[in-house]
Amino acid sequence: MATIDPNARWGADGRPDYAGLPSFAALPYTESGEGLAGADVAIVGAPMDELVSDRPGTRYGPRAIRQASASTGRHLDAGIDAFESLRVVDFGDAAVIPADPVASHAAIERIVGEVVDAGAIPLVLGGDHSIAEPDIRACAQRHGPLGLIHFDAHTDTARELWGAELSHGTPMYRLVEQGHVAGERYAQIGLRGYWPGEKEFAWQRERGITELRMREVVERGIADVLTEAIDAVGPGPAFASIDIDVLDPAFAPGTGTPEPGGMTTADLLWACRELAGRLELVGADVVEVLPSASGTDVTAVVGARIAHELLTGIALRRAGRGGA
Ligand SMILES: [Mn+2]
Repeated sequence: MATIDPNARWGADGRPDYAGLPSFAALPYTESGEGLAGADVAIVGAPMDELVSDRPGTRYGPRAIRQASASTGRHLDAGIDAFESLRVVDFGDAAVIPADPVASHAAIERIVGEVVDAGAIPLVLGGDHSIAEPDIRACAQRHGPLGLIHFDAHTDTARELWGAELSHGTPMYRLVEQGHVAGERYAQIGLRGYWPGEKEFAWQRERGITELRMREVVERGIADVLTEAIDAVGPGPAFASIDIDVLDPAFAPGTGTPEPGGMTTADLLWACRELAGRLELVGADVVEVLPSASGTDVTAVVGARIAHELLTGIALRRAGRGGA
């Protein structure tokens, strides 16, 4: 039986997963520039969902992911504890304005810019996928045009949807057209279903974008497909954008535009660690977690693990073991 120290809180083993306030992985929480100083990575929430084309609710994504994120310790396969190797803080949420997506995008761009200016890598939790526009733009304005690795059932490269140019279906078109993402250094993985159409695919080909459909993941395996994507992105600053709907809805039912026939969680988690180890990531986002459509908290748990695998990959790369 353990000896009980009446003065101890939770002692050397740390607190249990279910206790305390739910910052991401029980990390130090700060909303101040001083708290951010010296951080390698900062978690940022982008809780907005006004720009979806179907079911809303991803504004609750960041809070659900934090709630599901308590697991810490040494990664069994990678042999590294990201939270020991890196200084990671939870920098809170962007100051979004309900019903004003333009103002919310500006707030997201501002907070992500603050993280980059402090020398840290922003890891942004969405939110609908429209948040990729301000978060990638904030990174590109400081690092120059970025490479992009994008996991998604959908390309998100429409010029407009029902006439709306600001949408969760258009951020990648806008980022390429604005010059923030280099088309020839942009790879998409997991595409399937019935959208978009030939016009969008023709535009993608013109821009030199690498599209890797779900069928290729099934036939070639994730390792081969990921290597092609990483080769397309190449050296230089890069961003990783992970839409949870790249997963089969069997693994992640809590999302607004589910598309059956997707990736397995095991493949995606491995790929996130691997790409973060091999690419020069300057930022990443995990988007489209819609807790109320999930039935259980499994989608938020997976969202949290995606973020954790990205952190593990970043830690491996900093330790000179990227791609190991
Ligand atoms: Mn998307």
